[in-house]
Amino acid sequence: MRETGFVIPQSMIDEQNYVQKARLEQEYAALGEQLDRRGFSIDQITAQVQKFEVAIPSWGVGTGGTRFARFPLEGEPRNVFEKFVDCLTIHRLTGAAPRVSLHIPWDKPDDPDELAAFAAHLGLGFDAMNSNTFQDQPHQKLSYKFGSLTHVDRAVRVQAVLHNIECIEIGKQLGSKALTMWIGDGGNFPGQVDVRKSLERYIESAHQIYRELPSDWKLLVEYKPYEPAFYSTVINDWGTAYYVVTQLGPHAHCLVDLGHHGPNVNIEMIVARLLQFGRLGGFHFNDSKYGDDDLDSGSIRPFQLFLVFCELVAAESDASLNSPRPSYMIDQSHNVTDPVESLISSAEEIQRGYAQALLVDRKALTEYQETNDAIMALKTLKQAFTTDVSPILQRARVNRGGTLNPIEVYRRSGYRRQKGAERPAQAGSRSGIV
Ligand code: PSV
Ligand code: MN
Repeated sequence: MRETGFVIPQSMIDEQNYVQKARLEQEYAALGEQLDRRGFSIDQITAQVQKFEVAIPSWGVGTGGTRFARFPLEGEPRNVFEKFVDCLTIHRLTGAAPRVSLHIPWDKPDDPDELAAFAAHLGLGFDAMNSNTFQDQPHQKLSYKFGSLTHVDRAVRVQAVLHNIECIEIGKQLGSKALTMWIGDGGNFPGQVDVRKSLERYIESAHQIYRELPSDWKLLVEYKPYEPAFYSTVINDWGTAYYVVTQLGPHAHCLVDLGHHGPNVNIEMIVARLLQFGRLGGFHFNDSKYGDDDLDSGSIRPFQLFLVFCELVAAESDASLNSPRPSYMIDQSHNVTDPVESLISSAEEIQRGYAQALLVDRKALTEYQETNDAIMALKTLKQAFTTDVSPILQRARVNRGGTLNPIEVYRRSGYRRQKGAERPAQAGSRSGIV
């Protein structure tokens, strides 16, 4: 079994929890009283938050970059095993991230059984597999410069289909249950691509992949309006993704990446629509100001995150809906922060949005909606959104073996410095999105 190197000792976690125990108890009790008056049991909300889990992207623990530059950090993971150790750190401190979403071939294991055993040893599992036909890899026969699953040349499409099938095969060995397909195919100039034919080719290719999908798997189709193609993208929006999944079959679902929308698009409505149609399969959480900025979840538009969760929570208790439980994953690029800290903080902000959404007085909201009382409907949402749910998040974390204040413990442990010593930079190593 591979060595993990330094891991944050349990004693540090316990010590912090012990020192801050009395403060948490006071704050938890005060919030509990407030929520009680509003008709909520704080323990019930905590129990729900405790069950909430979000997957860490294997590519997120390395420092990201832009097309201009990347500024590497000391102690970055140099291979998939080291990435799992960083993911373990995030999970140990938050108690909320027990699965990793792998990108192939960035994190293709030479021996999937060895990686599966290592992950099991760490107590981690595998979330969705992500295929990559948006880049050429060394020794790849045919280029994806002009597309992959939708390429005009059938041979390129076959190569891209086979890559996706390989991702399923690796995923089966690891214990994953989903494949996420995101392609960069599209055109940079008007006229470059036949918009209708390229979608037809996508559906034909996706059918071939779908046929190989195990019956207990989901195929997640991720859409994005632009980049790398700057004029037209084949799977550009939720409508197109929805059409595709209905063509494929019941195990195909749409994946919403929060950054993959034009400015000011009402994403919570897209979420509601996909839930209503039973086709919301997964999420990539992140935040953005301008486009696909891949910033930390909840850092720019926490209210939007809350509104998205309001739709998810409303759907959870609607028996008439036939939607699968979405797979929650983070998809971020950490360019100026320590990725482990960004991911810890994002997991917390995502849980915060969920906890706030659980505090919406649904009965009151319905009444205000049915009497056209716009101001009171908004105030009902705002009351939940402005509730400081930190004591709930802290209690949920401690109950799951994590810490009250994960970033504080992380910094105090000297983890990054330790990894700097253990993982001297390798020439040409390039983790993270560039
Ligand atoms: C594309 O922008 C994306 O959101 C897809 O999910 C990719 O798999 C990921 O980012 C990494 O490039
Ligand atoms: Mn994504």
